[in-house]
Amino acid sequence: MESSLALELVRVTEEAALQSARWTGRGDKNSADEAATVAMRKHFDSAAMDGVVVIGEGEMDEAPMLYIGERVGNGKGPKMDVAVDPLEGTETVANGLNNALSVIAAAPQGTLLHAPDIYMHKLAVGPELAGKLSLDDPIAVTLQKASELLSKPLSEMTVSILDRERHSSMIRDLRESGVRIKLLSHGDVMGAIETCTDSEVDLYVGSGGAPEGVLAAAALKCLGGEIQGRLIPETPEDYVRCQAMGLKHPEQLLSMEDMVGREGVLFVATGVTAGDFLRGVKYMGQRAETHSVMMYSGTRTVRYIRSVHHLFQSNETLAAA
Ligand code: VTB
Ligand code: MG
Ligand code: MG
Repeated sequence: MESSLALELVRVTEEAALQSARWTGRGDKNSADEAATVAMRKHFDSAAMDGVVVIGEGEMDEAPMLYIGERVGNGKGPKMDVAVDPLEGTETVANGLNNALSVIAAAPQGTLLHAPDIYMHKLAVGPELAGKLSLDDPIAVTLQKASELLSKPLSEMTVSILDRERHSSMIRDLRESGVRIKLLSHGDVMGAIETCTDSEVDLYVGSGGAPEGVLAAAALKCLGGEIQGRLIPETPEDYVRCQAMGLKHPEQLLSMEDMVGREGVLFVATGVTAGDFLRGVKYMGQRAETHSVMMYSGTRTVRYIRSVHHLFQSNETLAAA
């Protein structure tokens, strides 16, 4: 059941990627995002589930589709919480840079954290460090512990972090420690995932979007890694939003279980622009190729799917054929 639903969800991220990749490098992030969102929404209803969006494009009054609370799926399958980012890396696509993705995570209803669209401190690690570090520790302590656990000197470690002004003191601390740093222009879902791939990245640190934190938690649960988070409410309204979403203590340390629950979670993503983990959309005349990943935490199976799509017929025509 999980793999057939995951495959149906891959269809959805593939369509979002196929539409948004047309905007690569055109300097228009809103059109890229809209193309992804419209395509994702259009194809969701073929998925056999009774889903409700818990992380989406915004509140009902601010987003026309894939808003929080919107029902998705054909209503005929399991009741699921659904987290989406039709285009993770709008700016990335607009500027023709690497690592933009279309992403969906799904888990039994009531299990995904309804993270508001604010920042979250994050610490993500791969399987070797999972369960062994704490976001509560100062970064120097975390690095020292990681170095011992991985049995390699700090100078052989790589830490990734979003390249932002707000991280200047943390980046200084990282540089002083002697680790190598991978500065990300965007895309911290991929940044967190990279701690679990054969990339050189050992840790992902710093703050990024809270919704992206939950999406990353879904992926890392499937990959055997770990992410911890702490929301950063900045205004009184942020506190109210956190509480309205069920978080009594908005600044509590959030474990992976707090973010994605204890049950099986599905994560699917399709590459929009080229990346180290997933290739981007490649248009070839009447055809286009996409690269996706589908994972299920219950079995920890990770499947890579290379699809060739025919662009000359609509799906309706194909279904009738
Ligand atoms: C991250 C990253 C996103 O936003 O969450 C980041 O995953 C955080 O926001 O790709 P700032 O850009 O304000 O730092 C993105 O870069 C864009 O959604
Ligand atoms: Mg988005
Ligand atoms: Mg995003």
